[in-house]
Amino acid sequence: PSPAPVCPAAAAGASLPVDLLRHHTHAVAPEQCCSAAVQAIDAPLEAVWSVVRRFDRPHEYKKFLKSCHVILGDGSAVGTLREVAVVSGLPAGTSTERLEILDDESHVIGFSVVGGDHRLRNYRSVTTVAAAAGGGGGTVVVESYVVDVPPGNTEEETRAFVDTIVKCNLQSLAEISRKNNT
Ligand code: A9S
Repeated sequence: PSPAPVCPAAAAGASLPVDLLRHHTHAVAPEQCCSAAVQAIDAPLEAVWSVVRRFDRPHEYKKFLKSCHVILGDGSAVGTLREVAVVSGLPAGTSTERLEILDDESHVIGFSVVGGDHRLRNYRSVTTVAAAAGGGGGTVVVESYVVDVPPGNTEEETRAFVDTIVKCNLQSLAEISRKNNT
C-alpha cells in the first residue's frame, strides 16, 4: 500500500502535550475520513479517567449502547474483545470492538471496530484525558477517529454522523464525571 496521509484531526487537540497529541495523528487511507472532538470537563482527571478506562463498561456513558459483553480477554489487556448492543432506532444492532491501547499513566484508551452489523467499517478511535491547562482542576478530553466512508455516503455525511455520536458521548461523560465527583 502507498504511504497514507496524516489526519488533520491532530489540530483539534493542539493544546495537548506532544506525547498525547501523537495518539491523535492517524493514517487515513483513501475512502476514509477522520475527525476529532474536544470536551472540557469540570471534574478532576481521575474522576473522568475512571469512567473512560472501563473498556468493559462503555454503556456507562455511551447512551447509544445498551449492553456490553467481554468475549475475549480480561477487559483491560490489549486485544480484549467486547461486543456491544446498540439501542433501538439506530441503523445498527451490535458492534465487535478490540482494545488497542489502555495506558493508565498517560491516560490514553483506544479501540478498533472489528465486526458487527453496522456501517462503520474499520472505525478506530483514541481518547486522551489530561488535566486542563491553568491549574483550575478541570479536565480536557480529546477523542479522535478514522473510519471508512460507507458506500453511497460522502465524507461530510460520515463525519457529521460520527461527530454527533462522539459529541453526545463526551457530553454524557462530562455529566457522569461531575456526578461521580460530588
Ligand atoms: O462508540 C463509540 O465510541 C463511537 C461510535 C461512533 C460508535 C458508533 C456505533 O456504536 C453506533 C452508535 C451503533 C453507530 C457503531 C459502531 C456504529 C453505528 O452505526
